[in-house]
Amino acid sequence: MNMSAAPRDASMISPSLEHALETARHVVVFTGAGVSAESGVPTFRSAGGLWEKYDPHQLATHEAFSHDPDLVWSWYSWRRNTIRGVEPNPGHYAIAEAEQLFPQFTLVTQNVDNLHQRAGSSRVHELHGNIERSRCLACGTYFMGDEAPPTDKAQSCSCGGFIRPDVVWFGESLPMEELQHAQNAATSCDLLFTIGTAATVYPAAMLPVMARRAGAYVVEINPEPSSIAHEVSECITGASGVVFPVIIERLKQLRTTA
Ligand code: BV8
Ligand code: ZN
Repeated sequence: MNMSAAPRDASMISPSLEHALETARHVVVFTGAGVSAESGVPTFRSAGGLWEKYDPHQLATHEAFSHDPDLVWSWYSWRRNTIRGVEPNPGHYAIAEAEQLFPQFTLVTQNVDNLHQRAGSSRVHELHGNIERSRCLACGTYFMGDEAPPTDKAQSCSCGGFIRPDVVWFGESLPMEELQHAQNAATSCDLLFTIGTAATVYPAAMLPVMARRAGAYVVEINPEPSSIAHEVSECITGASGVVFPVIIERLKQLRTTA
């Protein structure tokens, strides 16, 4: 095997991960806000600027929207405009490429920023909704993108109902079909990557733990250990936009020299 051609930093790939990459039939990638950090999207806990004084856990709730719909709507308009001004990063593109490299591949995200789709991932299981989608509280009509204008004032539907972001707020249940699909994938896969999540939000944070307990090899990719770091098979310390492309390049090299 021509090691000199090995991609830079391939040393971060352990023999166990290399074996898992070569033998895995079903791979799951589970992502959090950290996978979008290198695109310039503030992670959930580090929303910059004028929103610094607000706690997302307070704003991302039905109570906050009922109490002050304009405040919550303008927070989402600000986030939507931020996201539209950035591009997917190499981590998103490597995840999109990974879809074609395994017999079965499942992408599950906690993110609402639509960047996996913009990077070319074809099937994205969104546990917490999508910021580009809104819906009427009264009649349930959906609005995509600017059909719900990105203003600083909450919008009303033609039926008179308030339009809300179609994301899952704290205290709201996750879309059952997406959660069920994610749990089935986690408990039947051979290899799961948990990328860019502090793993503090439930029930999503249980997925890597469920995978490990069902026998999968679970790899965490994060510059710092998450709250489930002690439960995974191995942690690779680093940024997802650097680490995951190296893993995908190594896999392709293993395939050519096999
Ligand atoms: C529910 C959409 C029940 C909105 C979001 C136990 C069981 C069940 C529920 C609970 C439970 N304990 C507590 C709860 C309640 C609650 C919860 O988990 N609270 C937490 C705070 C303790 N859960 C809920 O309310 C959920 N609902 O359980 O309902 C129910 C059941 C039946 C009937 C009714 C109700 C709903 C939770 C969904 C909330 N919505 N998002 C919006 O976005 O505005 S969650 C939101 O926060 C994000 O979507 C994301 O999922 C989460 C943030 O987490 P991360 O993605 O991890 O991001 P974070 O910023 O924290 O960390 C970033 C990480 O990236 C860091 O580790 C960092 O080191 C790393 N990083 C940085 N740079 C990089 C990097 N990694 C790689 N590369 C880099 N370059
Ligand atoms: Zn309506």
